[in-house]
Amino acid sequence: MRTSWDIFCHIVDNYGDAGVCWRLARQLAVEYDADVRLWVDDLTTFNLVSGGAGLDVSAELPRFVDGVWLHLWPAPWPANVLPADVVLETFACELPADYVAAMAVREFPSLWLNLEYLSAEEWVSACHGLPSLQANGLQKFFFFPGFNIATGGLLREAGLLRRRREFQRSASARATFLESIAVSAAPDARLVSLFCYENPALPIWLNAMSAGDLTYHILVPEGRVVADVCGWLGEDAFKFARVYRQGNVAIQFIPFLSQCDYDRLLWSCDFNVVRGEDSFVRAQWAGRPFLWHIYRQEDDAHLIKLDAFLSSYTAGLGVDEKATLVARWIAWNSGQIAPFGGGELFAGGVEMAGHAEDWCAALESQKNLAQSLVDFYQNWV
Ligand code: TRH
Repeated sequence: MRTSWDIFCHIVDNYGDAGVCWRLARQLAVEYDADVRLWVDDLTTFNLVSGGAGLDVSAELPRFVDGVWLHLWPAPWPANVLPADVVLETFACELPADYVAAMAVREFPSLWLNLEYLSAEEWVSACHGLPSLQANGLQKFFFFPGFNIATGGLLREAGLLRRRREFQRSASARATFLESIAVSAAPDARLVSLFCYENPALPIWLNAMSAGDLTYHILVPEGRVVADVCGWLGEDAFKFARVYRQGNVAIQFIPFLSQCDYDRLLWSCDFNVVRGEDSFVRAQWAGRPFLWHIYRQEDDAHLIKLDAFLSSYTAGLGVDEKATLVARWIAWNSGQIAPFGGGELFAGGVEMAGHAEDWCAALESQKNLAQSLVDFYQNWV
């Protein structure tokens, strides 16, 4: 018997909620033969992330896409839609009360999981998998993605790293991909992708890069940082096909890519600036040096998360590399000037590239998040 899954995705802002849920839903369906329904409450954002940007948001639903039944989250909940074997409430979204009531009266109650935000903080390992008794007698379990084996691990599709390494070994695969998105950088330029939030210090970083010794070709996907970059270029608006140049920096804006193509972009670049949760993980699977623009939280709670990740990530580095990387990441995330002059701001040295690959290989030995969820359900049953 196939296991049925309901994944609830409330899109708070940006693309991470949709991005994580879509990736996970597809993996469960394709690799674990699960019967998956994905309930989303914002089709415009979802269509963008799932590669259906051109789709009419009012197009008929449910729609069967890549093995997943995509539904618009209905309100009120229809009485004839019964809960699945496994119910995933993602990022603390609130399930419909009628749905929860129906979960409790199933002949065999649903497994109720709360898929939490990603964090490298130490307490996560201790809380992963803990139950919490609900008013209706059901248990809800906290499920934490994470960076060690005491957590649920990270989303990683089967064969992802093999495909990534093959791609990176093949100059022609990279060239063909870059050509397909109309990017042609000078051979000596460091290719950088810049997917981040607004940052008041960005112009200063760009100034230092444009006056430095190295040349950079920076690819900016459509999104929140575009205005800052346009401001630095002195442009009111941008054109996709055009390459803007200032000093040693060339800048190109690119359209929002499908998740698969975004992976290829990360694999193609020498350095990636990423943000939030999902692109942050994908940069780690890319095995290239990167910089994380963390999602800002009240009371600077994000800085604790940043620190926790940095402690793990830099554990294998020498004293100097560690100090430089930590200073750079903290400066970027506090909107400050980089604590050093021009030169290798983003590129990262050969050593950092080796470190990024070692870090990726260490994470690879962990169980992936979808597998952890499936195992959790099987143990629970
Ligand atoms: O968009 P994000 O900032 O998302 C989130 C949300 O804000 C969320 O509420 C918050 O909780 C979380 O951050 C921490 O960053 P993220 O997580 O990297 O999501 C971006 C998604 O968009 C990811 O799935 C990759 C995808 N993407 C593409 O598919 N194509 C693209 O061209 C780009 C730039 C991104």
